[in-house]
Amino acid sequence: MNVRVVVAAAIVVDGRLLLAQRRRPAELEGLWELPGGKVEAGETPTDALRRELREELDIETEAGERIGVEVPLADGLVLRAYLTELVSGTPRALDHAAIGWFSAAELPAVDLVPNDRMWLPELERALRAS
Ligand code: 9L3
Ligand code: MG
Repeated sequence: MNVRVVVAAAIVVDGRLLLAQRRRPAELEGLWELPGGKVEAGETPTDALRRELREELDIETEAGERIGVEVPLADGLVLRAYLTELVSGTPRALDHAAIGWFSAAELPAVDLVPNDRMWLPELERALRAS
C-alpha cells in the first residue's frame, strides 16, 4: 500500500513553540497546528518540510530528530513531527489565519487540531528543555 506522509514542524525559539492557525478545511478552521503538509512525489520527508515551511511561513529551516508517535490520518496518510530549527527569516502567515508562539504553560489550553494533541507530552518536554 502506498502510505503518504504528512510532515509537521516543532519549532522552538526562546522557550516558545511556533503554532499556526488553520483556515481549512471547515472542521479544522480556527484550530492551531504544527505547520507542515504532504510529502510530494520525489521528495524526502525533510525536503517536504523545508518546502512547506518556506511556502507557508516564508522561513528557512532544518529538520532535526523526529518526536512523538506517527499518527494515522484518513485516506492512508500518516502524520509525523520533527523538531525543526529556524535557520533564517521571521515567520509570516502566508497560508494560515495567524501564527503564534506558546510556552509550555500555555500549550495545554491552546485549541490544537486533534491529531497534534497526541504530541503534547513531547512538545511540553521540548519546551521545558529549551
Ligand atoms: N494535518 C494535521 N496536523 C498537522 C498538519 C501539518 C496537517 N500539523 C493534517 C490536516 C490535513 C492533512 O494533514 O488533513 C494535510 O495537511 P495540509 O496539507 O492541509 O497542511
Ligand atoms: Mg499545511
